[in-house]
Amino acid sequence: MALRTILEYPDPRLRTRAQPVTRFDAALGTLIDDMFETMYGAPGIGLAATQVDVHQRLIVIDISPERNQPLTIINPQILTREGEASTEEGCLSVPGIFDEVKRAAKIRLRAQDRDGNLFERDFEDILAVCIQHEMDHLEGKLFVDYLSDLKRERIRKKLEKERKERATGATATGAGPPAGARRAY
Ligand code: GNR
Ligand code: NI
Repeated sequence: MALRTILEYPDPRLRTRAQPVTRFDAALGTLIDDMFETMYGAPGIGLAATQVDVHQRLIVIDISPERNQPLTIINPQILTREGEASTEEGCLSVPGIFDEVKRAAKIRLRAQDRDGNLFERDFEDILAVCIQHEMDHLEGKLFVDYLSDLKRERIRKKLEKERKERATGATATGAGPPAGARRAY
């Protein structure tokens, strides 16, 4: 098992559209195991292969507090959507940013499991939201795309600044605007 590096916005690789999984082999099993390890380590409740720079239609999810309900979803298709729910979302590829996104409250999903077996299942609440968030990743879409251009630009600048500071070992102390003039993003 191995941890994989999670790509961060605005990395252009996050905009790649993923291709269907066609080989349900040992390499796929290793990728799935690595994705769970990476998701649990982060920690997060879901992870799309896109986020670890693998552009295949594969998602792992575990919303349980005990971290013992792993769900592997491959080649997912939403068959039906019902209702609307607004949730404060976050994303491991957009660290430290949280905002409300509206999505379907319930979905019926057709997908394959890690052995390639087809299944259909209904999901609701946070699980439905998480699946829609992950399926967006497979299309190269991020939750910040639902926010205003102004908010998204602020988020991009904040994350680019943080990335630069990490790279140079610089900190935010001293220079920059006084604390009161700083925005959350
Ligand atoms: O860990 C995560 N939490 C979360 C919270 C609300 C809505 C969606 C998510 S998914 C996110 C992990 C992630 O970035 N998956 O792509
Ligand atoms: Ni995400």
